[in-house]
Amino acid sequence: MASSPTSSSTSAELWDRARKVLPGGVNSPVRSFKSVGGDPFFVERGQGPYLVDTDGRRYVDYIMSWGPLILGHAHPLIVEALEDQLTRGTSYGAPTGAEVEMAERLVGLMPSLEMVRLVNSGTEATMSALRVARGHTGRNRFLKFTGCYHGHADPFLVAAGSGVATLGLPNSPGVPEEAVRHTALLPFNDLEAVRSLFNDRGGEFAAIILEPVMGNAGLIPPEPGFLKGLREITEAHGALLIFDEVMTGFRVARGGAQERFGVTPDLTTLGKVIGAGLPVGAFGGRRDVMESVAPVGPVYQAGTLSGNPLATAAGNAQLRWLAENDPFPELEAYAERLVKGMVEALTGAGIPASGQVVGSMWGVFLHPGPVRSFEDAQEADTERFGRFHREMLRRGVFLAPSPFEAGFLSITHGEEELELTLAAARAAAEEVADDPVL
Ligand code: KE4
Repeated sequence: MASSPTSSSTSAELWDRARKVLPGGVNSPVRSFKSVGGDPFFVERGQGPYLVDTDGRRYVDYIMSWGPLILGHAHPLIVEALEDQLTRGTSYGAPTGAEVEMAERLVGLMPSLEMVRLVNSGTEATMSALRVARGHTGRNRFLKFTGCYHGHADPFLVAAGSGVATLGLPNSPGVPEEAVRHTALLPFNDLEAVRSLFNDRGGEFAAIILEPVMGNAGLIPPEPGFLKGLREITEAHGALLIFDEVMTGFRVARGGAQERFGVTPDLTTLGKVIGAGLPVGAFGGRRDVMESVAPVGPVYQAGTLSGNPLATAAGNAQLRWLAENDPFPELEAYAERLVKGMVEALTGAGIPASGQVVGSMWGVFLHPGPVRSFEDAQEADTERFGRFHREMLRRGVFLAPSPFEAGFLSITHGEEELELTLAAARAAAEEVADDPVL
C-alpha cells in the first residue's frame, strides 16, 4: 500500500522511503549525489531560475532539468500550452497537427534537418539514428569519442578496448560483447587519430557520432577545425556524420552547434529543449537517409507515445518562443560573467580552476586548464569538487552534482542570482581551500 502523500514529507523522509523502492533512491543515477557526496534534496516546485525543496529551502538552479528549461521553471507560456491541451486528452496514438508543427519548426531551425522523426528521449533518438546510419550504409562499425554520452543504449556503453581501433568492450554489466564489438573509441579533439583510423578502415564505418560540444565530461568545446575535419573524413569514406545535439541543440545557438560552427552533419539527434521538460527526443537529417525509416523505408523504429500531444504542446510553445527570440548572445555574455567570477573565486582561494562557455552552457573545472578531452578532465580535483558542491548547496546554489556535467542557464537567471552565486562561490572556495586565507 502506498505510503502517505509526499507533499508534507521532508527530503530526509522521502530519501529514506525512496531508497527502499527505487534503485539508489532515484530514477537517474546522477540525481543521487553519489559523485559529490551528501544526500539529495527532494523538489517541491520550480519557479523561474529557482528550485524549492520539500523543506522550503530555495536554490538557484543551474541544472534546468539538464538542459530543457531555457525559459526557466514553470514559464507561463509552457503552463498555458499544457493547460490548453490537458482538457483535450493526454495521448491519442494517432497523428496530430502539433507533431507536424514541431517537425516543421525543427526543420526550419536546424540546418541539417530535411526530415525528422519524434521519439521520447535522447536515448531513443541516438539509438534510432545509429540504426538508420547502419541501415542506410549497410555497415556496422561506428566511432564515438571518450567522454561523449549518447544515452544508455547498448552500443554506446563501451569502454576503450585494448587498442583504440580494436573491438570496444562493454562498460556496463548486461551489455553483451557483441553489442559493442563494432564500436570504436577515440579521444575527443584528436583529429589525426580519426584520420589514421579511417585511412586504415574507413570503408567499414557507418558513422561517426559525437556531441559537437561535449557536455557530459564537463564542458569541452571542439578545437578549431575538428568538426570540419570530421565532415571531410566521413564524406571521403562514405560514412555518415551524426551530431548528437540532444544537449547542444537550442543551447549553444538557436540552430545548435551545427549553425554555430558551420558544419552540417548528415543526421542530428535532439531532445531536452524541444520538449520544454516533457519527454521529447528527435532524430533527423538528410531526406534520402530519413526515407529509409519505416513505414517509408525498411529501417524499423516506433513508439507508443512518440509525438505525444502534451509533450508537443509544451515543446511547440518553447520552440515558438525561440523562433521569435534569440536569447543566446545575452545568455552567453551572462555565462561568461558567471564562469569568470567562479574561476576568480576559486583561484583567489588558491584552488587551480578553469572554465569554458559555449552559448547558454558553461563549465568550471578544478583543473588549471586547458581541458581539451575527457582524459584531461579526469585530472581535475574531483574530491575537492564534491566539497565545493556541498558548500554551494548550503549557500543556496545548486550546481550539477558531478564534476563531469555542464551547467545550464535560462532567460530567468538575472543579476540577483549572479550576485548570490558569486558570493557563495567566494565563501565556498575559502571553505574548501587547503589553507583558507585568514
Ligand atoms: P535521455 O535519454 O537522458 O533523454 O538523453 C540521453 C542523452 C543523449 N545525448 C546527450 C548528448 C545527452 O546529454 C543525453 C542525456 N544527458 C544527461 C546529462 N548528462 C541526462 C541526465 C541524466 O542522465 O539524468
